[in-house]
Amino acid sequence: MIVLSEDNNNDLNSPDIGTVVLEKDPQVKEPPSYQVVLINDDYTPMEFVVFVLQTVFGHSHEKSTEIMMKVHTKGKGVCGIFSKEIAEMMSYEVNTMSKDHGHPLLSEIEPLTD
Ligand code: TYC
Repeated sequence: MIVLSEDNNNDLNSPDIGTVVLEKDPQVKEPPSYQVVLINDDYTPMEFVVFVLQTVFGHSHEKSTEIMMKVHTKGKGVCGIFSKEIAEMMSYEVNTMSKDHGHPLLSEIEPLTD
């Protein structure tokens, strides 16, 4: 933190304007990241999952197929990592798109601890 004192009343014991006071440990932290995770189900067609990954996350067809197959075989898979607000938007987009097309495909977001 930088403090510029405005107490310029010629008191020799108080800092003048322009004095920089640096804290020992400036707690400058990156905002936490969130991953959007896709959940497997038995009904959503594989092609639709690939389509969603391409459309919402901008992944290539190859990468989308890789993520979809990971979800299909392992149960879950990461679609991307974002700020909390963007991750919420992406997850909402996936879940709404699935519902609109009559599929049970679901995503959720998970905080990443560093
Ligand atoms: N398991 C689905 C099937 O066999 C495909 C699928 C993959 C569904 C990933 C959801 O997040 C998912 N048709």
